[in-house]
Amino acid sequence: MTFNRTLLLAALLAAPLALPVSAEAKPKTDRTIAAVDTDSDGTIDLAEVKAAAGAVFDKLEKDADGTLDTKELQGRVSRKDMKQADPDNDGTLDKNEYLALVEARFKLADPDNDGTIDAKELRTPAGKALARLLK
Ligand SMILES: [Ca+2]
Ligand SMILES: [Ca+2]
Ligand SMILES: [Ca+2]
Repeated sequence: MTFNRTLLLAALLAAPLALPVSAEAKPKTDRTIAAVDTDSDGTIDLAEVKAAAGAVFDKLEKDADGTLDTKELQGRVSRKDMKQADPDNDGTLDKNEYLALVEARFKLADPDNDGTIDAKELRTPAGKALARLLK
């Protein structure tokens, strides 16, 4: 599933490059920013990211037990990342653990450390890993 998702992402990201430049063609990352960028300054900051991630957590948390298991996470967090993201080691992420993971990925996706993630930063592997937690 992760593999297919990666292929799909790669195809979606590569597609606009093959097309003539058009003001209408918005890369996927720009749409992610538009969805998360509540103050419309063109970049996403940690508060915006956490608000979006909190909404995603609530949406994914279908059995209302307050945690997300790997099934509910639907490939957003790999087994390896799960170990780091789950310090109490109960095999699920509660909202605090999910938001802590989001914050960790945000920092990795912001190499210039200006506290915001722009479209270019969101297109990096670290940016894409963050974006996976926001939708
Ligand atoms: Ca913003
Ligand atoms: Ca946990
Ligand atoms: Ca930045």
